[in-house]
Amino acid sequence: MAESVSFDARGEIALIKIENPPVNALSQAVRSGLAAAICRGEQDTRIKAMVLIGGERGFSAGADIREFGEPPRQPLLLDVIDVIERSSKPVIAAIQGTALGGGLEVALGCHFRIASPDAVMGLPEVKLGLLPGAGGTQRLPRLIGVSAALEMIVEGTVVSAQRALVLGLVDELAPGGLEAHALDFARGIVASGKPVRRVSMLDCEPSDQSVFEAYVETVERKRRGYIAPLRCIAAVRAATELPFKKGLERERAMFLELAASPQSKAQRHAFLSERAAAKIPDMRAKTAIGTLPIDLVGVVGAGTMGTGIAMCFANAGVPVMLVEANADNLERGMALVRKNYARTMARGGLSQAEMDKRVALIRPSVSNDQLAQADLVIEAVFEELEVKQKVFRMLDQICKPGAILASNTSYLNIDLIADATARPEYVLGMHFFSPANVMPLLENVRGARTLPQVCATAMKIGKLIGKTPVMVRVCDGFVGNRMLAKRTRESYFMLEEGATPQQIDKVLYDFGFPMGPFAMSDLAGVDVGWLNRQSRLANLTSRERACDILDQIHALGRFGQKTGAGFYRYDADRHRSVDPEIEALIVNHSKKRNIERRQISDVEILERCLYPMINEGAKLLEEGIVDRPGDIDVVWLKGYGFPAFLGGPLFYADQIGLPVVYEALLKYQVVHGDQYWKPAALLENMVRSGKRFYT
Ligand code: T1G
Repeated sequence: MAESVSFDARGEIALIKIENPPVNALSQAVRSGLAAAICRGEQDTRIKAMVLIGGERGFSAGADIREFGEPPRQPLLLDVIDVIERSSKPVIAAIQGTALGGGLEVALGCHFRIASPDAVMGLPEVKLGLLPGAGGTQRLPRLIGVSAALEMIVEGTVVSAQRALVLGLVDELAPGGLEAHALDFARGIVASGKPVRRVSMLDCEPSDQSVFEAYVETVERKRRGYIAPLRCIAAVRAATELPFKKGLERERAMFLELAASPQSKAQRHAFLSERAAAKIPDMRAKTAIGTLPIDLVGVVGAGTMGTGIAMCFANAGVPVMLVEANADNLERGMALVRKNYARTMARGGLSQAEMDKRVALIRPSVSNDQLAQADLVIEAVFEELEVKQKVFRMLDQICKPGAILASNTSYLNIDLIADATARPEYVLGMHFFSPANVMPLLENVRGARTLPQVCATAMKIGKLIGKTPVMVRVCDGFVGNRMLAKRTRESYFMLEEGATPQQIDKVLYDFGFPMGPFAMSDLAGVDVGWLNRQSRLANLTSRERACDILDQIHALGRFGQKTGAGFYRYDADRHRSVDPEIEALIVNHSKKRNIERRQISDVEILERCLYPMINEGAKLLEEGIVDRPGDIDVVWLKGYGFPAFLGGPLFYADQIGLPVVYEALLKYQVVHGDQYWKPAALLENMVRSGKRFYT
C-alpha cells in the first residue's frame, strides 16, 4: 500500500486514512493506495465495513493539480471511485476540513457520508477551467437534485456541513470526534443490515430543459468568454438525459477537452502562481525567518480606504483601532462601516449578530495614543509624501518597539517614508485596492531596509484577512499601477490620434476586461484620475502632459458616473451612453494639437494597450521589483480584472509568442519613438535565446 494511504482494522471496521500533506491531493500514489485499501477490505472476511477519512487539514483537496499537463497515470480517479462504489461492503466517507473537487467525488462514490460541523465541500473545478471529471457531474445531481448541483458545479461554490446535511449531500454530522463517530456509524450500518446505497444507481430527477438554457444565458453574461461553465451545464444536463455510464462518457470527453484547453492551462497557472506569490524568497527558502504576532491592528485615517482596511481585519476577527483626528470624519467613517455591513446583511451574506460582532471589533478613536499597543499600524491618509512622513514620525514616537508601520500608499517611495522613522526595518507598504474590503489584491512593498520577518508577517496577515498578497519592491507605481500607466498613456494617445473612448473600451471589454479604461475612469471618478495625474505631472513626458483630454473633461465638471457625465453620459440607473460632446472635444483637441486623425484598427488598439504593459513587466523583472513573472500575472488577475482564462499579461505574452510582441514593439518604436516603445533588454534577450516567461 502506498505510504500515502493507511489501512487499519478496528475490529470489523477498516479505517482507511489518506495521508498526503498538505492538502491530501489525490496523487497517483494516493489513488493506487485507495484502490488497494478498498480491495484489501473487500477480501478480508473480518472486515464488514470501511471508513475513509482524511487528515486534520482536510479530507482531500481533489486531484493533484500539478499532475495536469502530464500523461494521465493509472489508476484514474474515475476508476478508483468505481472500485469504492462497487464494493459489496459499506464504505463511509468521514469528512473534516475540506472535501473539494475529486475529494468530494471520492466521497460521492462512497455509500454514506458524515462530516464534522466545520467541514466544507464543493466542486470548484470550474475555477480551474475544468469540470468535475470523476463522476461529480453525474452523481451530484442524482444525490441533491439538479438545481443545487448546477449551482455547486457551475459556480464552484463551497457549502458548509450544515448546508450539505440539508441538501442530503451528507447523511449525518459528527459534533464530537469524527473518527469515533464514523466508526460507530459504520458499526450501526453493519448492525442494521442496511444495503449499500450507490449514488450512481439513483435516478436523476428529470429537469425542464429551460433550466439549462436559463443557466447558459446567465453564464454567458456573468462569465463572458469562459468555456468551462458552459461545459459544466452540459454535463449536468447529460445526467438528466442519459444513463449513468453514458453520462460519465460525456463528462469524460468534456473533461479531457477542457483539461487540454488554453483556458484551463491559464487558470491552473493562475491558481499556482497565486500560491507561489504568497511565499517570498526567504519563506520559499524555508529559512526559519518566522513572523511577528499580530493581535492588535491600528488604522490611521477613516476615509474610504481606511474604513475598508479596518473592515478587512474585523472580518478576520482581528481587533482594529480606527484612528482619525477629526471627530466628524471618524463618525462618517464608522457610518460607512455600518452601511457596508448592512448592505452585506441585506444580501444575506451576514447575520445581524455577526455584523454587530465585526462592528464591535473596530474601535474608533480621535487619539493617536490608542495606537501605543498595536502590533501593526496601517496609515491611510492623504496621498502626499510630506503628509505621510509626518504621520510616520508620530507613529514612530507612539508605537511600541517592534510594531510594524505600513503605508497604504499606491505609489510613493516607501524608503522616503521609512526615513521619517528610527525603525525603517519595520516599515513597508501594504497597498490595498479600492474598495479595500472587497478587492482581493494586496501589494506588499518591501523597502530597502525592511526585515524579511516583517515581510513574511505582512504576507501571512494578508492571507489571514483573505487577500492575495504579492511582495514587490519600491518603484514608481509599484507593479500594477506602473504597468497600468503605460496602457493609460497609449489609450489617451490613441484618442488624440483618431480613436474614440467607446472604441477603445470595446476592444478591451471584448478581450475580457470587465470594462475599458474610460468607462473605468468614469466609475472610479474623473476627479480621482485628474488628481493622480496632477500629482505625477513632473514624471510625465511632454506629449503626455500635452495630451490633456482628461483635464479638459475634468474642467467641465464631468467627474464620471457620480456626476452623470464623464467620458460618457449616464442615466439615473447609471447606464452609459456615448456623448457627442466628448467626441467633439476630442476632435477639437486633435486639431489644436495639429494631429491629423486617422482610423485606428482594433488590432492596433489591443497591441498598444497590452504590449507596453508586457514590456514594462519585463522591466520590472530585470529591475528586481518582483521575483517571478507569476507575481506580475497575479497582480493583474487579482487587482485589475485581467481575464483569468488568459492567465495574466505575461502568461498571455507566452501564448501569443514573445517574438510577436517584440516585433510589434519595434514597429511602434519606429512610429512613436524610443521613450515609449524601446523593448526591455530582458525581453530582447529572451526573444534572441528563444526563451519564454514560463518554461
Ligand atoms: N493539487 C495540488 N496541490 C494543491 C492542491 C491540489 N488540488 N490544492 C492545494 N494545493 C497546494 C497549494 O498549491 C499549496 O502548495 C498548498 O497545497 C497549500 O495550498 C478530477 C480534476 C484546499 C482550500 O480546486 O482551494 O479535483 O504553495 O495555500 O489556503 O474532478 O488549496 O505550499 O507548495 O491554497 O489552506 C480541484 C484547490 C482540483 C482545490 C487550501 N480542487 N485548492 O487552502 O492552502 S481538480 C481544487 C484549494 C479536480 C477532479 C478535478 C486550497 C485549499 P505550496 P493553499 P489553503
